[in-house]
Amino acid sequence: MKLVGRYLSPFTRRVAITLELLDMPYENEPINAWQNLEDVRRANPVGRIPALVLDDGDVLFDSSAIIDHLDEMAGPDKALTPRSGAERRRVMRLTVAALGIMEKAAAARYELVMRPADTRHQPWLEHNLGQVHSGLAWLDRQVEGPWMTGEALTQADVTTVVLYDFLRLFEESGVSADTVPAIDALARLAGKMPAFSRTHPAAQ
Ligand SMILES: N[C@@H](CCC(=O)N[C@@H](CS)C(=O)NCC(=O)O)C(=O)O
Repeated sequence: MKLVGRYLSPFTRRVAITLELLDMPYENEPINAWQNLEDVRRANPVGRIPALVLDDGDVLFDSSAIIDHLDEMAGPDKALTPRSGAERRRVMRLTVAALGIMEKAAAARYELVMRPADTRHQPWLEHNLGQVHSGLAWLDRQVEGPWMTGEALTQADVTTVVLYDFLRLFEESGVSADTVPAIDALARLAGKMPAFSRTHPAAQ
């Protein structure tokens, strides 16, 4: 399989970590949706990363749809999101919360990096960062320890740690270890695993 997208994109990195945790071989094409738009569009007509090219040539896009397919391939015992019931609802709720915060963080970052400084709309930037902080504070309170839902690592941990690592690199977000101590502990634990360390944006 080929994963299209660089790991600075948290959406791409959550797919990469999932592939690694599920022991699925893949190669990475570390391209950027801004600088390599035509290449990205060949894989995803919307021109966004990630896209996953399967061994039979079929292409999947949108990180959640890709991850759902990988879980299905892995089977119910290995899947990172439980297949049914209360456990599934719990993991899904935490995962989509982290994903929603990721979208708000991306919106805030775009306001800073895509616009000429004199056209930035400060209220919109603050609105998005406010959502990042309120969502993250809630997520921090959900951590049971050592992982989000207790003893087993799930997709909620993958997505939360990827989000946190992204926010730490995005200094203007104002997110630090002090603001979310439980998530910081989670990220430290995850950072010891090759799936997380090998895909860290700083390592690419
Ligand atoms: N919902 C999508 C979001 C993907 C996304 O926003 N990717 C960004 C990179 S972090 C991108 O390709 N942005 C370029 C653009 O939207 O034009 C997913 O989960 O895969």
